[in-house]
Amino acid sequence: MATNDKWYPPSPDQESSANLRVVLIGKTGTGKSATGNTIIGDDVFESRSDPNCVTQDCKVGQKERFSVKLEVIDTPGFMDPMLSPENIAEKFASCSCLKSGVHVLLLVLRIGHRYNGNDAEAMKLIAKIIGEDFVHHAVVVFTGKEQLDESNSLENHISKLPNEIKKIIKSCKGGAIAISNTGSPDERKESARKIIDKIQDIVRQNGGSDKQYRMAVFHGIERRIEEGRRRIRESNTQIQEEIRCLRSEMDKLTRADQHDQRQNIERKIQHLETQPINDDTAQSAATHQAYFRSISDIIQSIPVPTSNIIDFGLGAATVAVIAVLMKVFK
Ligand SMILES: Nc1nc2c(ncn2[C@@H]2O[C@H](COP(=O)(O)OP(=O)(O)OP(=O)(O)O)[C@@H](O)[C@H]2O)c(=O)[nH]1
Ligand SMILES: [Mg+2]
Repeated sequence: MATNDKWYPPSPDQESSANLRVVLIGKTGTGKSATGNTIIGDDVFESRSDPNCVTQDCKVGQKERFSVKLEVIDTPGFMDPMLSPENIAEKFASCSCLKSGVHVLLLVLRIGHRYNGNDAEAMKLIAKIIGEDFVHHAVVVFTGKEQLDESNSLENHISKLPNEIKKIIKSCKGGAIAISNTGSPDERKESARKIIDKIQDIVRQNGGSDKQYRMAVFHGIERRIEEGRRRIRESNTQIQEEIRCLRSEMDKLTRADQHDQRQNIERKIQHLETQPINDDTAQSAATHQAYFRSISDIIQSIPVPTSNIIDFGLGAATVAVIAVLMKVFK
């Protein structure tokens, strides 16, 4: 029985009060946003027929349905011509709701879709950005269930799919379900119940709501941030050591004819003293730099140029600090 059918947006400053966090993933146009709306029971995600991707950024909706508090995260589609792998990785990595992990991933596929090499690429990209282990927390949700009938059951439909897709379905903890996002309100309510039952089933199988899945894109970032901090600490220590040596050298130059040499060393010390970066700035710069590096690593792309840094919405001051760090890291 539904207890509270009102949709409410999450407060950006508050820790999520939802018990279960689920994310919709899949190729563009498969019906991710429509499925999110079906789960929430309201049109909170933009969903329409469009040759280009409709959902451009991750969006979050919260709802208590059938006595289950849910946080539903809609994401941009993989393999859209308008979104490069770098863009997609960036969009996932910058979604703070995904950072602490998700309970269940809904991999949305479409009944009637003709599979080709592009689908295999999409799956590879998902494995890179989300991580191969996502299947332990996933269920495949086929949209377009109205196209199935007695002569064409879901099992029958799956049996005709390419082997790679069949393999993924088989390894998903929740297997596959079919729903329709276009039925009557009662039918959509039934679809929502079916998905939510499946979500609860996966959470139970995984040992309860304490167990969440952290996407690969975040693993890389953390490792890089730690590495960045270590290198900053090391380079600060080196600079301090260099200053100490120069001071002791300068103390030995006491004669009047050594005045020029002393001035030279003083200038060097002054220059070095501007080099150490205070911890806060270093950490924030390391975080940002690690973020760019991880994304490039994960998708094995070229290093992110400075102009992209500005595109990511960072301020000029941060860009300047990153430039300093680039020198330190050289
Ligand atoms: N017939 C039918 N159409 C559906 C179903 N689910 C979604 N659609 C339609 O499919 C089209 C695309 O749906 P979206 O929800 O925007 O798909 P999406 O995966 O979010 O797309 P992007 O945001 O572009 O990645 C829309 O016209 C939906 O109405 C379904 O179960 N049956
Ligand atoms: Mg969408």
